[in-house]
Amino acid sequence: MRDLGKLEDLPQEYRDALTEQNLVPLWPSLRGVMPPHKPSPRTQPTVWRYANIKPLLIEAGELTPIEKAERRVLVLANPGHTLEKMQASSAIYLGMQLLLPGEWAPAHRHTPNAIRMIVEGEGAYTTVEGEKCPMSRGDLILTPTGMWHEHGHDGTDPVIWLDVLDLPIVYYIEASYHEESGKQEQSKNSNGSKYRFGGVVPTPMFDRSNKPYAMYRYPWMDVRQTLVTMGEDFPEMDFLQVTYINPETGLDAENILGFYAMMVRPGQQVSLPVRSPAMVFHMIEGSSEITISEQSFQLIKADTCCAPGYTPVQIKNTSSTDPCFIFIADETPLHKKLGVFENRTK
Ligand code: 1HN
Repeated sequence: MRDLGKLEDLPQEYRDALTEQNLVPLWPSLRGVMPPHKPSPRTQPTVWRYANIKPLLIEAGELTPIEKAERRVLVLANPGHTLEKMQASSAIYLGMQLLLPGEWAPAHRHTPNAIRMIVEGEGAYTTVEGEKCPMSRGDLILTPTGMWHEHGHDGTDPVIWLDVLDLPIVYYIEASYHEESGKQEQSKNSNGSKYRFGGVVPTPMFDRSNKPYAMYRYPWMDVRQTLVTMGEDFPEMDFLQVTYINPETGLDAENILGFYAMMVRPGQQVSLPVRSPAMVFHMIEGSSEITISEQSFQLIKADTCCAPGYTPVQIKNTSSTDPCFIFIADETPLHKKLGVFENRTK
């Protein structure tokens, strides 16, 4: 590869003249923005342990009333991007949110797409576009771009969930903003989650109005059962994963990030294909060892880690008796839409 000239090779006077005109020489930075053969990601393999997050989040509940926070969240920030950037990867934001009994997080909508993966507690709910979505451990609730949402809690114990947003990429393209509103009216009719199973969806004439999202809540019990049944039906298959989709279109549940659930059998190890998008892993149930390049993390229930793109990942279930279940978020829909998606598995 050709050695290119450095900034210091240029006379200071010339550099100053360029700066004065808002001009920059490309060649000193060319290899940086386009390294050979493979990107140099800022995203570092990083783990966030629930046992460390939870006490600090509960303390946030004592230090900051919900009225002063609106969303009481501790952001899971990747040090490779610097903590202030609040990024897990270039496109993924992660946060752990706490809602205490009786609290209300007011309605708003925004351009970034969000999902919540419920980690702990019962009795809370998110109202999305008027549809009340109860929160239970492992449930996935969508609040896609432009959809009104608010959180309430009628239960007795703290509820904690993982927020996953495409905020970093939407912010980067200068398209991130929000709007506020009062309480939403809860509609009598649901958007349809309860009509969309068993291989049927309401016939377009009656219901496929102009709603872009067919389903806001994906109950964990249904997804878990699907994985268990797949495992039983395909004993020779070691890659047991489902994709969260919009059941009306068959496409990814949201536009920018992809969401999946995986089951790994007791004692088993799976190697993921090496692909361009970064990934996030959250243990719904059980324990695993996740190896990202040369780094291994031991994860137990409710722990979260992330892997940069273009990186080999192995997942081993560390229990010899119980399956483990992992929620995965990645940047695949974004990469595919941009035409930069790659699978480099040999
Ligand atoms: C947001 O709207 C929520 O609604 C949580 O719970 C986290 C982080 C950044 C921007 C918007 C929520 C968020 C967020």
